[in-house]
Amino acid sequence: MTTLAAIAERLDGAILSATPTHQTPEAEQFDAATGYAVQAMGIELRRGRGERVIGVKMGLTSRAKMAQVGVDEVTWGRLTDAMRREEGGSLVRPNFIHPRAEPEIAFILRRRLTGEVSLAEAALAVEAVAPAIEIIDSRYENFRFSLGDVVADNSSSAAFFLGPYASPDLDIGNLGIVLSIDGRPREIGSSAAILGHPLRALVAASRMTARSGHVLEPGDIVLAGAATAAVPLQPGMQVEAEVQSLGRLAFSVV
Ligand code: OOG
Ligand code: MG
Repeated sequence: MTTLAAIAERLDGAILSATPTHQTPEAEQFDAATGYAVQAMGIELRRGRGERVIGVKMGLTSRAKMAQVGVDEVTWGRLTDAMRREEGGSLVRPNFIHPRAEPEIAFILRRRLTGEVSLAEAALAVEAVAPAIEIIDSRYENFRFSLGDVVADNSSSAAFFLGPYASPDLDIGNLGIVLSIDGRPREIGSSAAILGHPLRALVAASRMTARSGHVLEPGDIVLAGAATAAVPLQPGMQVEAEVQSLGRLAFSVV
């Protein structure tokens, strides 16, 4: 029997060495709840290296994303300060296994949010909204995984960039989203594809994280999940995301 701690250590080793690891064998598959226990252990290893949790990312909140990876349940993962990158800066390709970029919308919170909350309560907890880009980098070979696997792997989260902050009073229910590579649009979507409205991702974040005893705090960042498929990254690429009315952000891959 492989212990959960051993799985967390293997995934952490994959992050540190930027080399992929095998999926959980059929006979040892585990459910999402067990995956979250492994995820928490992996985050403890990062905390031990001085990293601080500064928010969460929601995953698989749109059909486009579910279809791309073949898992059809919403998941979440933790964001640490070490995962944050400077907007306009660069991403060092060799530090990752097979990174992909996806355009996102971020919420920055001004109030504590935990458990079952209404859409209105979630909206009141938002200090600002921002366009964002998440870098996902599954630690599993060939970017293939089961639900339990991806949850254990912090929902593939590897890094993220935040764009300019905008007022939480903006209507974000149906905003155009474009991910461009080298100035050419590659993925196009709408914020309505995120659970019908990105605020629903924040409601889900409050509910789902509470099940693991995690509380969203003032100042926390919450990524709502991508509305489009993610794009594999290669050195030399210039990546830009634009969210209608919110603005744009960019980085380059070196
Ligand atoms: C899982 C993470 C999904 C999103 O925005 O939907 C995600 C994956 O695609 O590897 O971050
Ligand atoms: Mg994402």
